[in-house]
Amino acid sequence: MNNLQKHTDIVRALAINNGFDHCGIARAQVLNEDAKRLETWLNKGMHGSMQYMENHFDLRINPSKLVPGARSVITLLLNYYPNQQQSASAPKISKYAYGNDYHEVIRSKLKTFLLQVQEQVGEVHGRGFVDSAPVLERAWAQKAGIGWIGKNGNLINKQSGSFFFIATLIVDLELKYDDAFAKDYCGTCTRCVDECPTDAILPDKVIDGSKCISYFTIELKEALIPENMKGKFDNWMFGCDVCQDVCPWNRFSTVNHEINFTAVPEILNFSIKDWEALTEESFKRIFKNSPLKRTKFEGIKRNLHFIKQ
Ligand code: B12
Ligand code: SF4
Ligand code: SF4
Repeated sequence: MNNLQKHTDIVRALAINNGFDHCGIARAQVLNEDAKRLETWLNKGMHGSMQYMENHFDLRINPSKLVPGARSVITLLLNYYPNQQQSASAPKISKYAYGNDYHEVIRSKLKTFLLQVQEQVGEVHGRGFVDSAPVLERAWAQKAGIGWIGKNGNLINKQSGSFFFIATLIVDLELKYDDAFAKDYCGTCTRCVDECPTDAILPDKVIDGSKCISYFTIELKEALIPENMKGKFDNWMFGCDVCQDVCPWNRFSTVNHEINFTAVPEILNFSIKDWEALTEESFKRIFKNSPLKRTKFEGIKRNLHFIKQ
């Protein structure tokens, strides 16, 4: 067996050993087509107040600027579909936020993964990324053959749907590359477009981030949610899953195997009254490891007040 095949087999085996559900590999290259889409999106102000999306444009479209001599972009998916549901009276929280913060869970997996690649292959330079870095993660996942970008903007895997986090490992190691995912299985379906509560899903797989409930409830900092959104949130207090819940491909979702994603009981059971009675001290204690920390206590209270009106 030649080294290329051997190294690729090692990478794929280690991805599974570290608990990732899917692994795809793409050649590291400049993302010219995606750069155009990103530029248009930014020029139209679809990032709202997420100023970090304006930063590091050149890094975001070129993996060699993140890892000198980059040869391969390894995309890894981690399932977060939960085995429990929120009670009907609970203010809605996106499924990705039921358990511990995925950034920390995945960062630690990526670190181990890279160390093991180095142990088994030899000198390899690389960096692992999840969410917060200037990496177009969905675009890389599609290029690595893992799935297609749905009309709802999400990366959808034909076998298991879209309730997955995406992580990326950029390395200066040559590997065997997967073919990009060429098909699009949305067909004539328009469920996500029809059901999005704030009409944030535009034609051609473009999502107006500045109109998405996830943006208002998580990313919008120290500001009030605009009046024209009143009555549209359908009880979503943190994030929104509507465009994924209605997607027929998510009927194939299976329950995640990550112990760290076990749901915080309060997320499942707290009623509006319980949330209202919650003190900052208890918030910090209960949600110490949770993605809910991102909005801070004040953000949760703002969102709660907004959905109650
Ligand atoms: C900013 C951001 C947001 C913003 C803006 C959303 C958006 N659509 O851009 C807000 C806060 C609204 C948001 C919401 C959500 N997000 Co978000 N978000 C991001 C972040 C940090 C950057 C995304 C970005 O670059 N946007 C700019 C636009 C232009 O890029 P894009 O949407 O990725 O689209 C690219 C490709 O899809 C491609 N593309 C688009 N059309 C086409 C067409 C063809 C033919 C092809 C080939 C490619 C293609 O081109 C674009 C440019 O490369 C990524 C993490 C990351 N670093 O990538 C997570 C990320 C995209 N988010 C994620 C998640 C889970 C969500 C939510 C589901 C959370 C929730 N439940 O509330 C929602 C879903 C909303 C939606 N329908 O998109 C996951 C997506 C997982 C998946 N299976 O796709 C990511 C990857 C985080 C992660 N590491 O897991 N998010
Ligand atoms: S997450 Fe909710 S608000 Fe955002 S695009 Fe999807 S359905 Fe619309
Ligand atoms: S709901 Fe339908 S149109 Fe939307 S992403 Fe899923 S399959 Fe595609």
